[in-house]
Amino acid sequence: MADGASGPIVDTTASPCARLRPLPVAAVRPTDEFWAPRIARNRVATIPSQLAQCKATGRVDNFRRASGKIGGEFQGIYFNDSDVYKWAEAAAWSLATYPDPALEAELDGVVAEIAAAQQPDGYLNTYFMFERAKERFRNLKDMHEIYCAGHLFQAAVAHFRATGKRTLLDVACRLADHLVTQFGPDGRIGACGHEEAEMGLVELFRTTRDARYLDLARRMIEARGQTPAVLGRSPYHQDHAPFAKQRKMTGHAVRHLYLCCGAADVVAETGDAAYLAALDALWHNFTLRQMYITGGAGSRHEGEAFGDDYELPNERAYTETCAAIGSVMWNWRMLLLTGLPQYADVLELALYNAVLPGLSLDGTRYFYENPLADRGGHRRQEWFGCACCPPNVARLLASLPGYLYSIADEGVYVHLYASSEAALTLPTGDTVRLREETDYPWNGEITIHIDEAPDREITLFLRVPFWADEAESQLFLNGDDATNFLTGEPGAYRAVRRLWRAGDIVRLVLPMPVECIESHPHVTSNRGRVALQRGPLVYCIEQADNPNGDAWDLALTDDSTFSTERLEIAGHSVIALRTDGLVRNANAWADALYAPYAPENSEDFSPATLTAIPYYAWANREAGPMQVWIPVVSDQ
Ligand code: FUB
Ligand code: ZN
Repeated sequence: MADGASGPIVDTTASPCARLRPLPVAAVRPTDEFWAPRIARNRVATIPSQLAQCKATGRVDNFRRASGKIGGEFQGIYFNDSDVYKWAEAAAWSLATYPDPALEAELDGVVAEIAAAQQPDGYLNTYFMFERAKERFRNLKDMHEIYCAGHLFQAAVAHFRATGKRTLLDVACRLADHLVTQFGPDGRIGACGHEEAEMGLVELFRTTRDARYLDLARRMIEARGQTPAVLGRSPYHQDHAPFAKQRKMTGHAVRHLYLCCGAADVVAETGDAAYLAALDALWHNFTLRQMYITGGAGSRHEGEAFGDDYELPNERAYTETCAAIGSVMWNWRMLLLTGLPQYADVLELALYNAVLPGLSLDGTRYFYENPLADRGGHRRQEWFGCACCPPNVARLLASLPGYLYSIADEGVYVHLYASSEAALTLPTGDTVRLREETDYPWNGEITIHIDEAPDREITLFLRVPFWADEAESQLFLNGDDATNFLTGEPGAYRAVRRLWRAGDIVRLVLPMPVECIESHPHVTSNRGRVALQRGPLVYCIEQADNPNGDAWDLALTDDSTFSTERLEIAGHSVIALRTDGLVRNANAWADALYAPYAPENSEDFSPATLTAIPYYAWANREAGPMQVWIPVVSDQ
């Protein structure tokens, strides 16, 4: 196991207003059958294939062109630099947990190309070179220059925290210094049409303690919604109102979610109450009006945007993989800020059900959009011209160990359950070592072995997720019932405070019945339908498991009961749900599109077994219809 010398993703260790401190990514080693193989596949399949794509598509050569090593034209989309930076961040986090000399050498090579492309004044963007140099910072709204810089900042911080090397960090600081001259107190008011740099700058501040970077992040957030308008007053760019006055998730989804990440980072450093109030209102608007049951965000194809409240179509769901990652990042920051479990709940929901579907089970193909119903035409691709999603997934998976636990003065928080080993140093300097064993997300039994604990009382904070039935959940300490700790508000962290001894064993039992979930009646596409959820996983029915008829003709009855069984999907074991359901009689509608209304009932259907699989696993076999929201037919 790595010695925990690396840094964390999002370092609130010294943030005066954050409740929790994250752990170094290397301090936690997943040993489970769910995440550990995915993280390993990320290292051996996803990250190498993405570098090959970045090389084959000219993304790396753009840096070589900028440094004068090769000639030719800039290749691809003007923000292609960001894909190389995201790849570098993924590679860096992967090195934090798995030393890999070959990957480290590849990363060093890419870092050298990036460094060589930097201009003497610190400027770095390979699109705005040579004949385009005169266009630098002329079109902040559209051209993603500062967005690319933000991804460089995040990559550089990850590289430094994971390897201790300053090579990329020095490049990032020179570029950040250049941005300070342009947009700092002695420059002009400006911000990028695509947020990202705000959170990168705060992390750069946390790494260097250079307060100009934090100030610049705040200035860029403040630039929105000002008069005269910096970004055309457009809601698409979140320029319709000052951030502190924003109350509704609006416009391009990834942008708004990244803006919230940056604002949460600023709150952690400054305690800004107006930003916090905006974040709270935006989070409630998102989770109560605009979030898919999967945790997915951004329902509109047009503008890759949030829609109106309750506008959550299924076949036309956009739910970009990057937006789900933005939600994970935002909720992680809110969790660190507050220690409140609702943020871990949404993070977990999005992680399993909105980020994971973005990646094929073999780790080599990607979804950009994630519809919740499909006729079989939507398939994952090896890469995209606009390839924002693939390296975003890679960097998240590479850093995933860092999301499992946090620490606070009182003790240890357990956020995401997974078999793992963790070596923690509390803010007091005390060491805690623990081992977790669980078959989560398939089973809600979690055993935590305390292998080392300080000689004073500390608290173990356990998350009882929102889906867990409070009355049925149980806690055991060294075999004795300690369920009285599980009282209080549903979905809260349960605090177990005591003088722990090496050898102590905590067992948390979270029953995982299948839940049929309905949605608010204003979500018109889900009327008369339910979605199936078991534990943190949302399910779907896919044609490959349902030979009884078109998967869109399958229905549940209102007294459906479910059994579970293991199923192999493309070599991956999942728990599937089975139930006696119905299939619409083939001749029920013939060729008609419309017909006089007659209440639908079970006579229009025949009995059929339904099999549902975790939504993240769909589209890994032969193509066919799929749906998450399943009609319910009354037996009356
Ligand atoms: O514009 C950069 C990225 O590409 C966005 O975040 C995605 O939505 C895609 O448009
Ligand atoms: Zn994307």
